[in-house]
Amino acid sequence: MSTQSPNTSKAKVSRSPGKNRAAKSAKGNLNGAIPAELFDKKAFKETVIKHLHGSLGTDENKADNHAWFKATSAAIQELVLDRLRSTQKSHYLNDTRAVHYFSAEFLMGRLLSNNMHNFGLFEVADAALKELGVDLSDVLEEEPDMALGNGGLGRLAACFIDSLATMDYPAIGYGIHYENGLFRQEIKNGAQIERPDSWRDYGNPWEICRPESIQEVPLFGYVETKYGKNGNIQKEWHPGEIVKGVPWDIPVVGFGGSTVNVLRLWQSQSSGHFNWDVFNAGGYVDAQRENVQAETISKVLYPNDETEAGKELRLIQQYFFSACSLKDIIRRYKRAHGDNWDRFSEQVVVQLNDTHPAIAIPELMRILVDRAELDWDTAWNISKNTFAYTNHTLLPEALEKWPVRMIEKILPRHIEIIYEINHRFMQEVERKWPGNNEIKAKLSIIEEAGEKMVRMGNLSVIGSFAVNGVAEIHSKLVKENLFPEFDQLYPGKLTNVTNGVTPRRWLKACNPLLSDLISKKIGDEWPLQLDKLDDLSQYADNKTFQNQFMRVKLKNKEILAKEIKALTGIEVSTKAIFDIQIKRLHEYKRQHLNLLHIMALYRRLLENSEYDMHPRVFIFGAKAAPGYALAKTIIYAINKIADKINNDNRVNHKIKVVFLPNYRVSLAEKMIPAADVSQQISTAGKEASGTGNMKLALNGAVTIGTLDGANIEIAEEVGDDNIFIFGKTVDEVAAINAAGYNPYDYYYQNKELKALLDWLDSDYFTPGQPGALSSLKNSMLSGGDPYLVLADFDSYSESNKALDEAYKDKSRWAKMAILNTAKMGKFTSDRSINDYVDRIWKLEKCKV
Ligand code: 26Q
Repeated sequence: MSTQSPNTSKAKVSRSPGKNRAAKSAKGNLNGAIPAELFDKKAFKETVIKHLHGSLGTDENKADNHAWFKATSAAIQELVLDRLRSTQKSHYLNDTRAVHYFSAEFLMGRLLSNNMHNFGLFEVADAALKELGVDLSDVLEEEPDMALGNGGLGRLAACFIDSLATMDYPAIGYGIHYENGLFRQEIKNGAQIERPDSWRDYGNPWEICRPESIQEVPLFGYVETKYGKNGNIQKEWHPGEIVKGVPWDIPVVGFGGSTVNVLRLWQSQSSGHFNWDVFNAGGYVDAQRENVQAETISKVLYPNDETEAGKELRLIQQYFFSACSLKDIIRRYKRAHGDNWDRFSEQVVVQLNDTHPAIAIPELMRILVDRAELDWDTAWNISKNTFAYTNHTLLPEALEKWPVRMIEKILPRHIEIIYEINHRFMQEVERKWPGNNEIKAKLSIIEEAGEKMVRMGNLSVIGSFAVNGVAEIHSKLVKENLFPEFDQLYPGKLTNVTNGVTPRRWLKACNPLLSDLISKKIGDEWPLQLDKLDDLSQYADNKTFQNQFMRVKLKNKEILAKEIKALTGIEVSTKAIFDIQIKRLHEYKRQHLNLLHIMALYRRLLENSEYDMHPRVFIFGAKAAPGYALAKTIIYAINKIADKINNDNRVNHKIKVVFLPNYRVSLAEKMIPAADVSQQISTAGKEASGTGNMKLALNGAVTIGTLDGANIEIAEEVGDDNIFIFGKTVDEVAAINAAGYNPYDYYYQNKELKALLDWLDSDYFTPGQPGALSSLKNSMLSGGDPYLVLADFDSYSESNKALDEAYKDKSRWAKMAILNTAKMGKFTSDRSINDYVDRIWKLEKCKV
């Protein structure tokens, strides 16, 4: 079944991008090869109609919004492909060093609006379609999100390839062409239901299939040991199965439209090979039994953003896209350098987005040693100088480990190579710490306790020339807690690159009203030089500017209020504080701390109808991993508590609770511009960075948050007066845990907290279903409250009071909001990419 029916435009909320916009915005460096006639409205109209007729076989009278979407995209794609060709030609002629960003996830969202903005054609397209009687905002709504990722890690990859193209760096993104992206979330009676996401049901206007670059990937089988002419040992892998990798290219348009890089996603396909080799070796039955249906490899994105223990298909996915990508890179390298491997690591850097593609390390070793017949040390030098690894988590359960037995079966040659890498590494450890078996056990790639496992984190650190965390505090913890011995062994290898977000999507395109206000005030250079936003600081106290800024916020709140009404039927007042928590649902992100506080406010209002608080709308967006029971209970609790509070006249509309279903990139783009408050309340030390925090602050939301991840750096930028920080610090969390944390202490000491938790045990919020929310209570008491919700509750409650107080002072709040936008310059992904380039990738720009 289709999930995205082209004709039923859902929430008909006019976001008329054309209205209220300054006539011209930054066009970047558009020039040269783009057909000039596409720049004017008339020609654009003609091109759209040409596609309506010639590609879609319809006409202006019959076309529905989906057809207009297709035709408009096709018109833009003409420019995209033109620039793609010139970019590839330049990169080829210059034989440039390039970064290859290996990521199992790219959360691209929608591309039409983005591509139009990046070509400086948004206003032209808007006006052209208007003359055709078509509303661009309706057309944009027809595009399904490319939801090929779970959350932060996948969206970071998308922001990074945007910045790379924008700054003219040669780069390719490599990933998986999932047939089904992250599930579509429906809410039925308060509970999450997962439905398949089929983003390509009606065709994707951007992707280009490249059958000429198909790769073959071996799997299973056995390894034969042979002796070469000079008596050296040679290994030959006889795979039990071969699958095909079909590349689909998604053009990545830089802002200004000059460089168009590529995101290459691999789709698996049956190769039709029957492996007689395995058959003859007596492996017939095994090979058949272990046959994975080739097509299933790229069928679906794993919906967990923490580890999916021991799923064979997941490991095959990882190897599949890593192997295809390496072969693709090597093919391109050989075109310029033949069989001479000397310059490989000068030309190629591979960035591993977490350990998901870490199997690429032994795969490159296999190619160099078994196929190219280089000696081990030469091969290892090339390999080590090629890979760099980004760590995105410290949570022990999220550090990938694969059973040795499983790798042995699927990748019999790779397990040998991993053992050889480890053997040589253990000798290195012995030289550094002679006789210290404890350190050896800790640093070994192989975990020996219990079932033997391959630790992908250790493999990645050992096999890379650089390792980075994603925010200052996180990188410090990577060095001091996760990999301290590696830091001693390889001084300087572990470093930090603080995450960032692309201001093109996350301010310019998603918030046209604020963008125009900013450009009028300080000029339109900020999308490429986000530090320029600091020029707004001088107006933070200016009453006129405060009013303008807050009027924009109000307009954005009106737009979101309509969307909320359309999606949920809930009416919210735009006079209320719009308080937003959007992120994956996880205990460590503590949506339940937010919820407990909402219950506390509700209870205070029931006890005292005069309880002093500014009206507040608490808005959530979150998907829970389908197998994560407690996360699903939290979603259920939010919805049930919302039902109760929203329909209780006694609270006098002071609190509304809204859960917006199916949180995704395109919904984030509608929510973020309307936020007054950004909830960033993870247990200190658990959120590696966060990037939603940056997007919300950039759009003038004030953060209430813990000293965790990038919140710390946001606080440094905006200053203590413009952020609400609460809760235990990383050190305090460690101390509490060391001393033995007992949540019952807080439960019995704090009457309000006790009443709230006991409330969850009743059937007050779930009439007729007592106990439906008890598991939530239990997680915070008998379950030990591993994320210190109770320990931080008081501090959070106090911080919320301070926030409420601050909001009452309109001018003070406006100043805070302005300064949040003004001080976000650091968090452009352009800065992150420049940090990677300077510290790790060492790339040169290649102007097209
Ligand atoms: C691993 C193995 C098997 C199945 C799934 C996975 C898997 C998939 C996705 C594990 C982790 C993820 C995603 C992690 C993620 O999104 N991490 C976030 O990365 C952001 C970018 O650096 C940070 O800002 C967030 O703090 C971090 O949580």
